[in-house]
Amino acid sequence: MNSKLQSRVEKVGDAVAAGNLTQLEFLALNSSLNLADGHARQELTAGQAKIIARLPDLWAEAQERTVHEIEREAQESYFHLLGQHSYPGGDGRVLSCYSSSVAMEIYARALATTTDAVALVHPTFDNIPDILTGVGLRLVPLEEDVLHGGDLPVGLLQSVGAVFVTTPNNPTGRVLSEEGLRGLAAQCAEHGVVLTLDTSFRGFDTDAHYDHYAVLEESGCRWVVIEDTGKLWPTLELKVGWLVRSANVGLPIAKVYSDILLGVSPLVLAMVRELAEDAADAGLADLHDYIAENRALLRTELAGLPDIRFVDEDTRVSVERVHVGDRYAADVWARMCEHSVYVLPCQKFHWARPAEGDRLLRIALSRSPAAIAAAARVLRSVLLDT
Ligand code: EGV
Repeated sequence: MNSKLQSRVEKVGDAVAAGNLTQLEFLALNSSLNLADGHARQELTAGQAKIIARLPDLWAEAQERTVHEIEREAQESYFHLLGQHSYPGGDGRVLSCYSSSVAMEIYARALATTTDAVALVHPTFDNIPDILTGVGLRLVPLEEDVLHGGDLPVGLLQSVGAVFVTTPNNPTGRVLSEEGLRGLAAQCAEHGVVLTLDTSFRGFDTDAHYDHYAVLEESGCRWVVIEDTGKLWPTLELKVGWLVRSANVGLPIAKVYSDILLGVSPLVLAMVRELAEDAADAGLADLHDYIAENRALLRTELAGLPDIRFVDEDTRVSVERVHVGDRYAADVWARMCEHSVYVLPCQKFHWARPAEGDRLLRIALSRSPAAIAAAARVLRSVLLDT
């Protein structure tokens, strides 16, 4: 590398290192080629568009009926859609939040009253470590291979008050299997550790549709699950994050929730109910096909490029990681920005060891195929030139 290029790469690297992933996502918000954030931005399907056209009716319904009824219906539709039949809706253990990050912040504050350390999956989206450290918790990395490789080391479990797992993981798409969850829950029960799951990407992968709540409840462990409607449907940031907990969790979650929220809009809850019903009538399978087609399109557009690899071969989540060979992903990212095409360099997902993400980009797939194709063409030309 010549020295001018070297210094440019270093500058870009420093700029990327200074911010967090969401700050890089902000840069993309007003671009037509925003493939940065994991929110859904594709067009509404015909079925979804019909629901949106009925928003005035849902508004009227939300004014007339009790919030409690609509909330119960939204939860019922959403949790059953994704196979979570044993969710504890009946006894008020599901709290509705504006987003999964708000749910996580509430949980983190409650958790910090009883422990000072959490084992957190590595890598994962960086706002999770940031929220947890923001309330004063110390983080211990839990490598994905260790998580999926059988029992966790006892020393690790003894050193923390909670284990936090994103499943399917963001950005890798790795899913904790039913046997994996059962084993982990048994270990957490034995050590009194709060097993915490962030299942925001659950909707995309049927391998994550086994009944997690049945496994968790049977284990007797203390557990918390954060669910998210926000990744599935292109609803302009109207969404719900659900904060779900075991009866024995022993944390002031309801109190902290009350410090922050009275509740989410019943209009949004009614909309979520309708979208979940539409998804149950085939919309979810259509979404899976749509993401798979976008992934295939991206892989085809980039095929044949020297040193380019798709590292998560079997992933089904709505993001795709690309290994850019010897290039620095931050440099590729910066060059794409010059063409107003936005993706994410992956260092910050590797919150404990950022260098492990130096050669990886994450590309969002919940976009129109035209956007994927256009961005892929720019990426292709940048890669050929870097
Ligand atoms: C993803 C945005 C927050 C986050 C995006 C995300 N950042 N909430 N601070 O929702 O994968 O792009 O999860």
